[in-house]
Amino acid sequence: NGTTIKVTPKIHSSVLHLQPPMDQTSKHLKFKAAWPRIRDELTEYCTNQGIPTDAVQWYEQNLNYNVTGGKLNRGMAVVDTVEIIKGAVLNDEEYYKAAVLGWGVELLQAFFLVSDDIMDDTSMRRKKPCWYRASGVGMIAVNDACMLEGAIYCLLKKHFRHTPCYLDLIEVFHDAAYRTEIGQLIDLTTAPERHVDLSKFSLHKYHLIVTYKTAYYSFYLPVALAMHMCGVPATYQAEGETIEPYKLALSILLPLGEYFQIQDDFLDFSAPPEILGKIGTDIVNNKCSWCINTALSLAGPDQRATLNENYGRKDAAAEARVKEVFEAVGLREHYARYEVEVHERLEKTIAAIPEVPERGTLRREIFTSFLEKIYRRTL
Ligand code: DMA
Ligand code: MG
Ligand code: MG
Ligand code: MG
Repeated sequence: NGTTIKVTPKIHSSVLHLQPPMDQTSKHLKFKAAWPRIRDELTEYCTNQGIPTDAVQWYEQNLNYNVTGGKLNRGMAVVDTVEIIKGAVLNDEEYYKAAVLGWGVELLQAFFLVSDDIMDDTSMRRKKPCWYRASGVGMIAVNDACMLEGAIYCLLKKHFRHTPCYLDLIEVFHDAAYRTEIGQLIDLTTAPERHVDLSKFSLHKYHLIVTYKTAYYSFYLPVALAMHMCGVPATYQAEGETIEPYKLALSILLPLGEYFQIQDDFLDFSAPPEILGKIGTDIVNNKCSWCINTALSLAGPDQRATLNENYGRKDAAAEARVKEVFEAVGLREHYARYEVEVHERLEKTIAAIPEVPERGTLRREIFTSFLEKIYRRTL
């Protein structure tokens, strides 16, 4: 009689927590499936130039080791955003182009991480030794990092040279990369190895560091690339207002990126390395992190003295004393409150974005999907 019986399997709630919804998993798999073709395009380019086999094989190792194994949040954000702006399922050609841009962001990320781990003297990344610490690599990693960046422009030229958005795409990549490098410079010069001076730190300086070193390339870049690929114009009318969609996107994505780096800093202090896939180095490296800035704002005179004496020392006992103060001032509770508060604030900002039915314009969903993906993350 046409009645359909819905069978709802009983799944324990902890299982639901561990496994993302099906469509998220298949989206992830589809994005991952584009990688071997992109990697092969990059190595074939070298082979066609007559580069010796040993060098091409090294490059392939570099690509495999450093570009895969991450969460792929940034790369998938490009594809997701293109889909949301188009308001339709992408055909194979459109999907591959969006995936090239997404993997371009992952290549940029790989370039920064290989370099960052050398500068931060870190041992583990994505549950493996950092590339410069991998057997036989050493300082060749410096050139390898540069080649990961160069790969982006090789791919852009091949796939977008003849499209109207080519220049915009190049410009957005260059701008984001340069801002990140400026951010890394402020991060590193604020954390000199031999001179610990906590009075140089402030939440204002922190805001500047993280906006530059993380927010532009991790949050603005993927969305701006998708917008340019979809031909989103510089201005349009919505709800009686003139919208500048790139500026509007930036105004939401920079605070989102700051929230993401605050999570990164908190996890550096609090997360078990076997889950996080890396071992925290912020305390011993004298980093101007969210944790130390917040602890300083909460600490009494004795606790402040302990922080002054023990922060930024390459010594496990000193690091443990800093962590004790972090616990004593209630950093965990403070962080939990911050997460709830920032989530609420960002939700309100996103809800205020003017939307029009026309395709090729901004959608609130672009930003909510970002926010929900990172909210309360543990790795
Ligand atoms: C993150 O800084 C910024 C870049 C550009 C990699 P970080 O040193 O805190 O990153 P991680 O914790 O991943 O080493
Ligand atoms: Mg680092
Ligand atoms: Mg760093
Ligand atoms: Mg970190």
